[in-house]
Amino acid sequence: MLGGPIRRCRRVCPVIFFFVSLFIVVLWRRSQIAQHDHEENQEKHIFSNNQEEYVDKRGVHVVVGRYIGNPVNKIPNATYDMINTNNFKPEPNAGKDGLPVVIEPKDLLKMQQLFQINRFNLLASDKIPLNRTLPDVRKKKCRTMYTNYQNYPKSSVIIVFHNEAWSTLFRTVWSVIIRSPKEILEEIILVDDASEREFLKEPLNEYIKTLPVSVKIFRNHKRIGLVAARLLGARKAQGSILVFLDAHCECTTGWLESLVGTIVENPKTIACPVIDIINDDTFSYVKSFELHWGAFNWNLQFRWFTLGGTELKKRSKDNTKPFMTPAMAGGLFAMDRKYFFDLGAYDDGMKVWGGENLELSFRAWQCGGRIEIVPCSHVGHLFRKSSPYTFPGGIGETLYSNLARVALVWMDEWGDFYFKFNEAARKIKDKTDVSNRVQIRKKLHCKNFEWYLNKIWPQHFFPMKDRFFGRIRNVGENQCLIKPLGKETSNQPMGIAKLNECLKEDMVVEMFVMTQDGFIMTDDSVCLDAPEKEVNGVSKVRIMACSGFTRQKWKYNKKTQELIHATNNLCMDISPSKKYTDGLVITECTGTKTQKWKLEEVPWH
Ligand code: UD2
Ligand code: MN
Repeated sequence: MLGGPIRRCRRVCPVIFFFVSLFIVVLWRRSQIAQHDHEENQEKHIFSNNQEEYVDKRGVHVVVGRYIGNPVNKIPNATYDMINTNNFKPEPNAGKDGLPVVIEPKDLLKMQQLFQINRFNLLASDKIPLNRTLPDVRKKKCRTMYTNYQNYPKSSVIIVFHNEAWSTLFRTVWSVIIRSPKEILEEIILVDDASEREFLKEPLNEYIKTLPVSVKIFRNHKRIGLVAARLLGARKAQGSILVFLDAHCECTTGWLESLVGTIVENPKTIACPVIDIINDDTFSYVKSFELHWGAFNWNLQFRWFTLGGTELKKRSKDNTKPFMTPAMAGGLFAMDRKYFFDLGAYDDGMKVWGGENLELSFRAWQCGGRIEIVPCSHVGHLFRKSSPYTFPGGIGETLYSNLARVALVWMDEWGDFYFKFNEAARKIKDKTDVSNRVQIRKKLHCKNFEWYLNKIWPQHFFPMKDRFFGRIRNVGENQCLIKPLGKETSNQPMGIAKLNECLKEDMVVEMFVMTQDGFIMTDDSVCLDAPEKEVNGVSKVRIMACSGFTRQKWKYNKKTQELIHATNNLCMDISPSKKYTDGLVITECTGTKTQKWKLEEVPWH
């Protein structure tokens, strides 16, 4: 009876199959091309706005770690309706297991329009179910750890938000609900920092009543910024552990037990998860490197660095063990509630965004606590390339006033160093009253910043009393060493070490540190580096991520003024082309003038 259809299918089906496949491939290609165009647009948009420095309306010189981008020209602005409507329309399999969401070519313009609202792919987010599945990205061994969590204290998870999208906010909430053992989840506290969206008002109040755990909402009708919002949440919390999350996170299996378990071991620990990446274009969940730890650069911008050398060896014995970090990213951490308040909670003089992560990091370390990253805890965070919201008072004014507070209270002479090279912060400095925070530092008998740098971040690249700090001038050319302005990605070579006209003013690009161990380093942990083995011909000197390896060690001979590579005993010189713009090399020491260097001290405090 089936003979007929089967015979027909033998002839027809391969043809149909061929055309269907072709159609799928064409569709896929088109969406790829569109995606690529979209990325290019994004790229342009980033590029045109990626001003690290500018002078604001008041004439304040501003250096920003972030920027507020303008919409790309070609794309029409999102309409009021688009901004104010919750378009959450889940498709059962979208984003399943943390996989990327593919947008159909016909929706690409709409996608770009919606992208501007939150600076992430809202259309994609709105397709993904709130309880999507995610891979268990932990090390296998983690599954057998923290299993006696029933005895742990309970947590209040605090999520503050300002104009967050419905789907990202409640995917955060649901990921907490479905991936936290209910025995240790006291409640979820939402704090609305003066959001304007209609759907975040009454509809939210109604929705949270339907959730299977206690979810509370507290609202500020005037914008108070994330610090004050978190403080409000912390004061309302009933659980004995506070857990803070941004409003666009997704927690994975085991995230909470391991954080709380770490605090149970030592209640003075601030426990941070490994922060994985939720892609802002596709919403795919990307496991990030477990060996990252946090610190900051001379501008007090938070930076990730990689565990290396001896630290790594120590750790390789047990890579599930929490490890210390000098600073935390800020958004995702757990802490004993009582300790949070004993330690001085947050600096409520900080506005809107920025700086609070370093403030808490310094305070914790200097006042007897610690910060650890817990490899068994993985939480995804949606990283954006720009900030979607307004900064009342101006982005520069806000950020720099927060950082000025950090520098004034915690950094001692290194505060002077920060102000020396940051005009914007310097201008605000005298208007900044931090007396109540200085009081806390006294009351808690906190250690000084020198101790912090030496003991907590020994690899740091800040100036110290026992180090050289200043310009490195080539005697023959009368030119100075500069830090190349190349694009730096972690571990990527920064480029060839070069000379430049010595600037009259003290500028960061010409400032170097030379440690007693012989490392010549500058901001963002980059070091002068030359090949270990002698190469026939020329060995170029590069500026690369500091590694602590001997190929980055140098000796300075005060008498001969030579800079000698520690392993090769060769002298630093300009290139054999004799054009100083061709970069530097190490070569046979001959005593010529271009092999002479002046280390010119620059006062920094
Ligand atoms: C990072 C942190 C963030 C915070 C910030 C420095 C991570 C992953 N994120 O930037 O938590 O420490 O550095 O301040 O570590 N918000 C308000 N009111 C405001 C502004 C922001 O409630 O006026 C909320 C916002 O909705 C979000 C949270 O604060 O839930 C953090 O803001 P963000 O996501 O823009 O910060 P992010 O991740 O760029
Ligand atoms: Mn965030």
